[in-house]
Formats: sequence, structure tokens, C-alpha cells
Amino acid sequence: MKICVVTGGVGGARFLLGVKAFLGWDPTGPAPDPGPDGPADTVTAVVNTADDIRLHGLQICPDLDSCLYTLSGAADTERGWGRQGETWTVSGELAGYGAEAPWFSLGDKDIATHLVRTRMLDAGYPLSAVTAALAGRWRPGVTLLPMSDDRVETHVVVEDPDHDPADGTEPALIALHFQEWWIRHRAGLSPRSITPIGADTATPAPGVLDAIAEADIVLIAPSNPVVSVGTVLAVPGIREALRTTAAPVVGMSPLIGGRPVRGHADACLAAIGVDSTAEAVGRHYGARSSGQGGRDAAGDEVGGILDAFLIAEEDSAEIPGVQVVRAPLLMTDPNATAAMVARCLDAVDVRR
Ligand code: GDP
Ligand code: FO1
Ligand code: CA
Repeated sequence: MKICVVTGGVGGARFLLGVKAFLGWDPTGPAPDPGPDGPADTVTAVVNTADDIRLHGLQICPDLDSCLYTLSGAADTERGWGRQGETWTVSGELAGYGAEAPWFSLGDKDIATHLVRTRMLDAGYPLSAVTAALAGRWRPGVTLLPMSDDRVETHVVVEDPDHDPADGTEPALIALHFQEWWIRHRAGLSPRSITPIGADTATPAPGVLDAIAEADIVLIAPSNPVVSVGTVLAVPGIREALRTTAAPVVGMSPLIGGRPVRGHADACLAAIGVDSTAEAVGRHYGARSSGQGGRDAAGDEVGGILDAFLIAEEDSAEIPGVQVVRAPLLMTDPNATAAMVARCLDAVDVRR
């Protein structure tokens, strides 16, 4: 069967480990060799690239790299990003020079990935080709497609944190790159807006629309609904592809008991006026069927993308036009996640 997954980084990568486990694959190994009539099963991930950042002249793609490293067993599973067995010599030296963004730690092994990627990009290869080349080494088993080959960057508008309230003026508004807001400020500055800059003129990367159209099922990973899933949906054509594919579309809540399992999705949801509840996230994604709206990051009414939505057993949700399924939603290990995948298929009567 063909499974297509819309995903961000750390959470989505862990979800993809479960998709591989569900198919009986080694979660951190390559896909099984295809039989004489081609592979029995394929998994294609449409990965968020709006976290990407250029630092020290290097193009860094956090979500693609989290998927690449996690699905090949090279990731530091505790941190969730970057390589296991990492050293930080170059990063320390960069800080010694007062180089930019000391709050963004770059591991020595990780830097090699950015050097190879940047060289290929500078030679004119699109990000999708670069990603395929990097996957040639790591063999993640899942086909990793950037959502777009065009530059899209999430920026967060906040009140200037250096503003001195005593000087009696209003604080200025400044736009921070998502990574600075997320890491340096730990998402602690309340966002006036979160915008994937460049999304409106971006086009889906090669293979993205086909992967969605030809899938037997599309799964929306329990990724950050705003800065991982929302940014993918912001690329023109992708939301429409999800609304029109013959495949059922099943999502799942990244919140359990009203809180993100990790990270700051609640701060992101608040920025777009969505409550941190499974129900609110499900309604935000909206129903494919009755056209009951989802809303985009700007809050505009747009067609919904879901047929079904998994929520944790302790939660409840009423989502017009969407079948709600209660299931254990903690991705404690690939097999637990595989059980979630099985519940997604059951919910929409998709058989292996
Ligand atoms: P990022 O791009 O690195 O932030 O990672 P993602 O956006 O792909 O995933 C982050 C989201 O995954 C967070 O909002 C978490 O709440 C969610 N998440 C992480 N672990 C789990 C889990 O075990 N279960 C569920 N349901 N969500 C999880
Ligand atoms: N996350 C951090 O919290 N601190 C870091 O210093 C950091 C460095 C970093 C370097 C490369 C990379 O691919 C990811 C990195 N991340 C870091 C994670 C990154 O912020 C991710 O985008 C988030 O996990 C949200 O997607
Ligand atoms: Ca991300």
C-alpha cells in the first residue's frame, strides 16, 4: 500500500518510525528490497521546510534532517534533533569569534550535512534533489519530499524584547526567524503573528501532489499544527490536493489533556487564536466532506482536510464532518506508534 504522511521534524519523525514498524519494516533501517513486481508498500513524507535557516553561510533544514537522522538511526533520540555521539567543537569556535546566532548549536557531524547540502544548492540543485542525494547515504526507508523547493521561512512578529517600558513609548514590533523565537526566546515572547514568508509564491516540490493523489491513505502526523502542518498547508496546491485525493485523510492530536506532549505548540496555537485542545486542533484542520472550514494561518476560512481525527483517551471532541476516534496517542516506542497507525487505517476502513 502507499502511505503519504504530512510531517514536521521531531514529532513527525517519531511518527514515521511507527509507520515503518506498522508495515513490519525495521524502524531505523532502509525499506525492504522490492519484490519482482515492485515494492509491496511505500511511505512518502511531505516535510515542512519553513523552519529552514541560513547561518554561517550554511542552509540548515531542521525538519528534513530530523526525519533523515531519526529514520536511519543516526539521530540523538533524547534531543530529537541532530546526530547521536555529536561533538560541538566548531560551534564553540564560532561562539569564540562572536559569530551569529550562538543560541543555535551546530554539531560537528551535523555541519557536514549542511556543507554538502549548501554546496549542492549553490551548484543549482533543487532542495528535493539535494534531499534525495543525502537520503542516498542514510537510506531512511521513507521517501522524504520537502514541501517545496522554494524558500519558505516562518517568521514570528513580537514586541521588541529590548524595549524599555520606562521610556514611555510603545514597544516596536520586530520579526524574528522562527528558530530565534523557538530556541533563543523559548517561544516565550507572545507572537502577534506567525507567518510562513514566501509560502504564497511557493510551489509544491516535485512528487508532492502525486504522493498525495496516489496514496491509499494520507496521515497528518501529530506535528505542530501551526509551524509544521500549517506551513505545509500554506504552500498553494497542497491543501487542495488533500481535499481532493481519493485517499482518506486522517489526522491526530499533538495535544494530550490540553497540553503539547513536548515543545511549544500551545504558544503557536494561541498566536492564531486556536485553543490548545484536541477538539480545537481538529476543528482548525476542518472536515474534507462538508467543506466545514478549517482556517489558514491568517484565520481565513479554507476548506477542511480531515476525514477522521485521533484524540487521546482522556480527551473528547466534537468535530463537524470528522470522525473522532479515541486512542492511546503517546509515541513511547515505534510499536506504540504503529498501533496508532493501525487505528488510523481502521477509522477509515483501509485494509493493508
Ligand atoms: P518539530 O518540527 O521538531 O517541532 O516536530 P513536529 O512539529 O513534527 O512535532 C512536534 C509536535 O509533536 C509537538 O506539538 C508535540 O506535542 C507532538 N508530539 C511529540 N510527541 C508526541 C506523542 O508521543 N504523541 C502525540 N500525540 N504528539 C506528540
Ligand atoms: N533546537 C534547540 O532547541 N536548540 C538548538 O540549539 C538547536 C539547534 C539545531 C541545529 C540543527 C537542527 O537541524 C535543529 C536544531 N534544533 C535546535 C531543533 C530545531 O530548532 C527544530 O526546528 C525544532 O525542534 C522545531 O522544529
Ligand atoms: Ca519543525
